[in-house]
Amino acid sequence: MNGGELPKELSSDELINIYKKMLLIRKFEQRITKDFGKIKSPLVHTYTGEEAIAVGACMAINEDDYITSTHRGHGHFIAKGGDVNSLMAEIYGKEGGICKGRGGSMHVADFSKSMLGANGIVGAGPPLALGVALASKMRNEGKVVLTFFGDGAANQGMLHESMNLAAAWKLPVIFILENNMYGWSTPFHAATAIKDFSIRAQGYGMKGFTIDGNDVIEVYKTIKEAVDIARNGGGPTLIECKTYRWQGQTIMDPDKYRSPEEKEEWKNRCPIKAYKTRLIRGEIIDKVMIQEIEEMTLVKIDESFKFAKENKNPDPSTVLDNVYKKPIKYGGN
Ligand SMILES: Cc1ncc(C[n+]2csc(CCOP(=O)(O)OP(=O)(O)O)c2C)c(N)n1
Repeated sequence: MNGGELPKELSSDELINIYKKMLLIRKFEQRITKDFGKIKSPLVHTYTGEEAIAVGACMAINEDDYITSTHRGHGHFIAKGGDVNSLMAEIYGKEGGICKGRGGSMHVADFSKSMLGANGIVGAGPPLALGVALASKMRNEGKVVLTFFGDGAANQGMLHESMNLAAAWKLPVIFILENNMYGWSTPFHAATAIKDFSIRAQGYGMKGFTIDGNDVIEVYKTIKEAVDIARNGGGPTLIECKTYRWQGQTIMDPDKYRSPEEKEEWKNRCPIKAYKTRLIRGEIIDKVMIQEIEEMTLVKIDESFKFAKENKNPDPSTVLDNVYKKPIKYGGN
């Protein structure tokens, strides 16, 4: 629990990178909440508080391994190496956005980074991951797929169909359940009879773990183990990461269903603060470096915001571009 040894196989630069990425996600979400919040769009879901999962998980895979995301996808996008300028521009629906402003917050994807997309449909990522994993296996590519989903999605039928088939066909998929305790306003224990989702893994014939999703190193180590199994033909693993979303379901959610005490308790378990303490204790960073990283992160966020603001809106005449394989003219037949 957020205090053990730092992994020896990671260099100081890699360990610091983990910190930088988590901080970048946190600051990005704070900026989005402050500025995009003025537009009063309910379509933005922030990842604040859950940073350790995406960053720890993506640290455990290669650049060309794949991930599928959820409606809460900014963190996964940044953790997989996506560019924050084009992420910010996408959220603002601008031409310079990663999907040319067509997708918005819930549909960010960057195929060049093997980030196969956020997804507005709860639970739709795992079946996509299954297809990609099957392709990887049939082509003998040796690539694995991480598929992130929430506790709400965990009770969707297609998740179970995906886990069953992945295990039966020994596909290289890691099912990463981000249990942030709520599916919108429903506490997970009101919709699920078991305490730990990971025991379900046994029913499909795969390994299952429940871990502290706020401990970035525990996430990294557990996913690494699952990735090694998957790469060696051992099939999928289910990993439940317990965590908490600090903000409402969307940036417009008044969030009245959770007590201030509960929120405070989880904020005290901040994944970034805990990791920072470990890095200082391990003499990997010092106070001066922390200050520098903080400043550099804020500059990056400012730049991305400026980039998004100054970018132009997509030309309406291109609305059908990239929708059909063979382009058709808007208004044509
Ligand atoms: C199939 C489907 N059902 C319902 C919704 C509406 N919806 C959007 S987010 C959400 C809650 C999802 O909870 P969870 O899977 O735990 O993810 P979290 O938001 O906590 O990250 C719901 C019900 C949807 N987008 N898709």
